[in-house]
Amino acid sequence: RGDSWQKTAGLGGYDIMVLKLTNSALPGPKPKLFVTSAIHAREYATTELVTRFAEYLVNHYGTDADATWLIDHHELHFMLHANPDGRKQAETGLSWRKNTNDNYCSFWPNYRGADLNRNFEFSWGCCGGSSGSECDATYRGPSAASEPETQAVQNYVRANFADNRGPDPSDPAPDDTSGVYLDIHSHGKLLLWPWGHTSDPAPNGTQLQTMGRKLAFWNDHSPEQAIGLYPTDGTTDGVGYGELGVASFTYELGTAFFESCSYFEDTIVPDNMPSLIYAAKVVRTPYMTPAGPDALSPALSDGAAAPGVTPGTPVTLQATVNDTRYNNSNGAEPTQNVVAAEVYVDTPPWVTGATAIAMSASDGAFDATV
Ligand code: 0X9
Ligand code: ZN
Repeated sequence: RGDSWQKTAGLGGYDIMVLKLTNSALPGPKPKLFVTSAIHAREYATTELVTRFAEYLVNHYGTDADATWLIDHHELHFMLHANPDGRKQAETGLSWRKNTNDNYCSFWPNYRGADLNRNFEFSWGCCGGSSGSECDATYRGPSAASEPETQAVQNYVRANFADNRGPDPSDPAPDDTSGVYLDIHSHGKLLLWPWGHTSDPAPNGTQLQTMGRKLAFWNDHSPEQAIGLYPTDGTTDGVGYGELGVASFTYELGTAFFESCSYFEDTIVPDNMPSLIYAAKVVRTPYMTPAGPDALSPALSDGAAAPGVTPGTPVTLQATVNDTRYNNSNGAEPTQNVVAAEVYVDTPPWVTGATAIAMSASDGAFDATV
């Protein structure tokens, strides 16, 4: 189905492989989700969760409507391990966060390397959110994007997303900007959006907050602007949002770096899978769609599974449309009454020739948030 491994076209011959999923038989351009995991080597749950998400998409293509629609009409890009050399160190039992660059802190080899999540160009070293000391956990590196892993991520993001944001810190990306970038970390059960280097809200801060509260509805993470955790500069979301205006989020999964398998299987996977699916569903317009309702539990009157309907057989479709599903633990997201609902069969609304079928309200009037 067009799944393939892509190279990041890194500098100095250094590449990190990216798994790209889409149905190549359907023409693009298609909106893109890009996910990085384990840029901090010891954050083990991150790579496995994102791998499970990729497996869900591939294994359910053709039977699950969400997986099928996501792969047909979107591109899903996964850099499953953004710090492979650090991973090898973590696998020896060390709590390894940084990369393994032995140009830094060579005197204490277990503290060598740069913190890749302080090495990105945007806002690098600007604001007291990183360290200039080589052996520190948040060492930012000697210069912006000095590290090959940083360059690989930056190059990949720049190659895959258009620049939608002006040069001024207060320039917002337009409402219809497409694309989502997720950087998956652990731990702390947080859902973070820019900025991390200033307490000023980002120019798209309200929209990022809306989507962050939606993503955190499922995983019960605390949704907040990144600086609410602590100040950071030179982070991954700088190339996504700061440079290009792409809606960018940082997940902090779970409760530990070396997470227990039982917590991972029983809580992290079931809580975060629907959050990732939601992020993928809104990549066409992440600054608009999350402000509106979710269409839930579509069901046919005759009980037939959707792929099983014989052409020409009349059926009635029922669904719940719900505008209240946000994590309101840090504030209260506004909601609106649902005023209409439409169904599209097979052809999505944005494709020329798509036909809307109006739905009616089961209680006679569209006058409620659900
Ligand atoms: O400090 C970090 O890099 C992240 N936390 S972690 O425990 N995984 O190391 C948080 C970064 C949050 N800031 C931004 N995303 N801007
Ligand atoms: Zn991290």
